[in-house]
Amino acid sequence: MARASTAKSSKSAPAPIPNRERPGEPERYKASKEELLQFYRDMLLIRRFEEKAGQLYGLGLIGGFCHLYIGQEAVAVGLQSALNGDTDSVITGYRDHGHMLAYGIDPKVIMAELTGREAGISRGKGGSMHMFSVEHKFYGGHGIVGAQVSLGTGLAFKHKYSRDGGVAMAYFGDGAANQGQVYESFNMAELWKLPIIFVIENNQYAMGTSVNRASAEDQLYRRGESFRIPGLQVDGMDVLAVRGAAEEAVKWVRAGKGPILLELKTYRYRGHSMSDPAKYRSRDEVQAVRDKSDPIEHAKRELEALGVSEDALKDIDKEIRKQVSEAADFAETSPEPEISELYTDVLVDQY
Ligand SMILES: Cc1ncc(C[n+]2csc(CCOP(=O)(O)OP(=O)(O)O)c2C)c(N)n1
Ligand SMILES: [Mg+2]
Repeated sequence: MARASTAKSSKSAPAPIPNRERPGEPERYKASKEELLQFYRDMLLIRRFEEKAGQLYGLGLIGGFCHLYIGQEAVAVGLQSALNGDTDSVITGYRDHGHMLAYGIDPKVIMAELTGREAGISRGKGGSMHMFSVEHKFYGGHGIVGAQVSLGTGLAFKHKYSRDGGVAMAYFGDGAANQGQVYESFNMAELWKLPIIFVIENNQYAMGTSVNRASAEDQLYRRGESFRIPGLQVDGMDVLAVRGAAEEAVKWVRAGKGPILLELKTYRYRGHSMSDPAKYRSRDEVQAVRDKSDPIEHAKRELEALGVSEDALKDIDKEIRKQVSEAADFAETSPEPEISELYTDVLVDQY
């Protein structure tokens, strides 16, 4: 057996892969003061919203699973700011509150979903992991690790098939990057040149397992190479670096060149979910990232350098805290769904 295969390989060496076009080296986005202020607001809204969600969970007002996005704010804000909200679609996993806020969805209906109220975006029946808004082209909110990658590939197929000019953005984690269906999706996406941006949010951990312990190739931006999908590695703690990479990715995909992969190096400050005591890492490790790389502090320093006063920044924080506390009041006081709602939205049709 061994001899036969050696003979075969020496006879017909595989043809070298032809030179492939590569996306340009992304540049840090040159934001105006107004744009950077908007990014700062958007990131701060996610931070304050998530802090409040953590408190409500502690008070027993939110039940079930709840995965917070604190630390990763620059990723959703920087990427989604480069999309066209009218045409493009977004799909992600269960750590989904930040992506919805970045898409401009009202914090009240997100918080009301967390507390299981009728006014919630999934009528209080989905909770933290299963939020959805067709109107905003936000397709969830998925609890099965990696499943959103195949579904997102389907969204991209739809964009191409109906020639609606849209692109899909499918987010997944470093842990999800080891799932088999991700690679089936990569294959089809490249084969059919689907307009999709695959986004790996590498926050260094999948539950309690660090990326280095779980991944034979931990440079995750390379994971598309055997499917000829180009990848870029990006500082996910710098909103302008993220936006710069998003520009390149969107340009590539809109030009009909097929999928592209972005690896965003980021970090989550809280446990995997609210019930994670996070014993697999030290407090010092978390504190060091907060001190050195916090995306909001980073943007704040740049705004100060652009002449925005400390008072103006404090006013923004006050305004956002007010918005979040109104969302929490709404989520605590609005009614729960009627009992009869248990039987609606279960099946699309009779079988
Ligand atoms: C198919 C499947 N396997 C396992 C789980 C349990 N699980 C939930 S989250 C998670 C870790 C995923 O980590 P990562 O993809 O890095 O995303 P992060 O939580 O860091 O955002 C696991 C194993 C699941 N929900 N689905
Ligand atoms: Mg992870």
